[in-house]
Amino acid sequence: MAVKAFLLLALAHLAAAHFGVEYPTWRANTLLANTTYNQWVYPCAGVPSNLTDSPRTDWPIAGGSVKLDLHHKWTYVFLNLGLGSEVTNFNYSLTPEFWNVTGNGTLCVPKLALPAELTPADGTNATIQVVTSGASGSALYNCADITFRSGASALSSGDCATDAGITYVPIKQQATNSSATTATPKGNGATIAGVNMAALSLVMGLAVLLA
Ligand SMILES: [Cu+2]
Repeated sequence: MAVKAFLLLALAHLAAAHFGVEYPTWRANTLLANTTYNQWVYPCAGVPSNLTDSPRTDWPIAGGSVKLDLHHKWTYVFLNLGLGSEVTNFNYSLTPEFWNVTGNGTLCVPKLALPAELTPADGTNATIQVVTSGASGSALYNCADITFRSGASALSSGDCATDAGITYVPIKQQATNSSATTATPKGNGATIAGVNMAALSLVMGLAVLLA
C-alpha cells in the first residue's frame, strides 16, 4: 500500500510540477501525460528540433519577452540561446545574472536583452532554452524556437503580467572576498567544513524527498 501511494504521489508530481513556457511558444507541451517527453532530459526535454508541427515565434531582433509558468515554490532560472534551425549548442547566455525566483505561477519578463556580441540579422532562426534548477542541483529543460524579426515587438504589459506573490532576483556574480580565501582557519578547518557539508547534504536530501 505504501509503495502504491508513493507511486501515485510521484505521478502526481509529474503532472502537477515542473514548468511550462508560455512565450515564446514552446516546442511542445512537455507536461502532457501522454508524451514521452521528459523535462529532466538535456537540452530540450527530449523534444526534437525537426518536428513538422512545432511552432516558431517571431521575436524582436534586439531581444523580447519571455513568459514562464513555474510550478515549484522556488527555482533558479537560466535562459540560453543557440542560433540555427536545429540548434545543438546553446552558447549564448540570456541570463548572465541568473534568476532566483520565489513563488509559483506566471513569471513574465517584458524584455530580455541579448548579449552585446549577438546581433542577429532579420530572419535568423534560433532556439531559446529555459533551464530551471532546484535544491538538488539537477535541472529541468524546455525549449522554444524563434525567428528574429525586425518587425516583431515585445509583449504588451497586459500580455506580460507576473502573478502577485512571484518575485525574481537576478543573482550577480560576485568577486571572491580575498580576505576570506586567504584567512587561516582557527582550529580544525577541514572538520568544520566536513560537518557543514554533511549538514548541507542532509538538507538537500530532505529537499529532494519533499520536492
Ligand atoms: Cu517538478
